[in-house]
Amino acid sequence: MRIDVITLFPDFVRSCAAVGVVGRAQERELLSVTAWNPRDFATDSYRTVDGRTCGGGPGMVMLIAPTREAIVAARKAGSGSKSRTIYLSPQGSRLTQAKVAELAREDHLILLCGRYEGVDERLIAAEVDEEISIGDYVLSGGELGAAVLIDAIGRLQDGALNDAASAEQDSFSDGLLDCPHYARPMVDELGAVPDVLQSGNHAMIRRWRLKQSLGRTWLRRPDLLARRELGSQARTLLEEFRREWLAARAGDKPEA
Ligand code: 4HQ
Repeated sequence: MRIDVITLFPDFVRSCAAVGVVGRAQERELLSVTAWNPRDFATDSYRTVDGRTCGGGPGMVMLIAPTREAIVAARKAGSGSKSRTIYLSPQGSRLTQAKVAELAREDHLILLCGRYEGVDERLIAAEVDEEISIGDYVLSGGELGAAVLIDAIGRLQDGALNDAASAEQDSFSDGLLDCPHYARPMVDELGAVPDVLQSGNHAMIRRWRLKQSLGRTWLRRPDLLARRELGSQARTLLEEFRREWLAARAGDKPEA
């Protein structure tokens, strides 16, 4: 997969994509991230990329011409494959793991990062297929959003993770939060690892993990549970978790 990023801070985007799982995916040639700077496409001697906002008031807007030239160059560089152009902004639809999985199957993405008040709306209308927000807060530019997308998409490329099963077991891949994880020593001054994880009984371990995922989702993100239909085993496990949790809580309470 090819990802081209249109940004006034190409070094930042390159360095984000150079480390960890995504950096390794690039070394394995499963993914290639290229940054394009609109400043390199500006034609005046000041290499201007922004202009005052029409209608007055504070703030600057990224100019159509140099930004568009950068997009056109990125599209050409990915010649052959059809590209999908995404603008990162709080006005976009909220990013989910389902959207990440969908985008991970594309051959060529172009990520447009705005600075200042954003890019000229006419450029969005003409060149952008879709607007995506990484969350309901305001960043000073789209680069962190692009880095989030590159990371979440990059790790889903076939062969990027050393253990393919680990992608499937992650939080959200089945709409639930992840279960707790532990490493040796089995007993530490901070406490002991749950007995079942020391049992070697893999069916029981799988059952415990699903129960923890369901329980934590119920406690921390009930909105996620409300949106899905649970099977009969999941309902039983969640009921068991609730009963134990309520009993433990009652035990903690001082006597009336
Ligand atoms: N910005 N999700 C404003 C974001 C953002 C977000 C990027 C700030 C675009 C113009 N991007 N610029 N939230 O806050 O993606």
